[in-house]
Amino acid sequence: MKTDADKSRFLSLVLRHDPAKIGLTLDAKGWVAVDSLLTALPFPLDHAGLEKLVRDSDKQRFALSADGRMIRANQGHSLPVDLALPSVAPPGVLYHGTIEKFMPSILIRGLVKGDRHHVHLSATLDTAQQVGSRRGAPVILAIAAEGMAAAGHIFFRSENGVWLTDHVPPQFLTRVTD
Ligand code: HQG
Repeated sequence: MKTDADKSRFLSLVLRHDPAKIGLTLDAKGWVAVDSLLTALPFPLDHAGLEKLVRDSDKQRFALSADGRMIRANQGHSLPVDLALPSVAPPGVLYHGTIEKFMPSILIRGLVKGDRHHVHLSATLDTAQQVGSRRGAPVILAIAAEGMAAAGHIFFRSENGVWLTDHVPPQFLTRVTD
């Protein structure tokens, strides 16, 4: 029997990376019909069960449309979807959690987006700490976001509060962790 965490992870996989795995296609903005999703999932899930997964997702990873008929992931896609997020002026400082072994490359290349659509940044040290801890002892970087914006970099904020940008050049990074 799959736990809610297993189901949520599977939803992330389907809605961000591989809808074709269960025969689905996302529309240009990343949405898929809830009815199609529920039918295609390899485990039983009804509307109420899906709504509960969306509501309880610790990072609010999913959004239902206003009429409840469509669902998409709020961010984190590797597929080419256009979330059509408006650009937003960032706060003065944002944070990024990483690990020591990436630092030499980060100091040369800055933060790069890799497989994702954007570099992911957080508004709080705490969140950056959690993100970094997924990989080992976290190293926290402060990003001079306001300075970046003044230099023409564009920022977006996903519906679940993740700050997104294309690239953080190294001159805007300061190491917070000793
Ligand atoms: C690192 C999770 C070498 C970067 C989290 C990170 C977040 C570099 C890794 C969300 C580099 C990419 C995103 C460079 C960046 N050289 N390494 N130049 N630039 N890196 O997973 O930010 O559970 O794509 O530091 O909670 O760790 O998916 O990004 O360690 O919100 O909802 O390359 O994923 O959320 O890793 O995490 P990721 P991330 P979800």
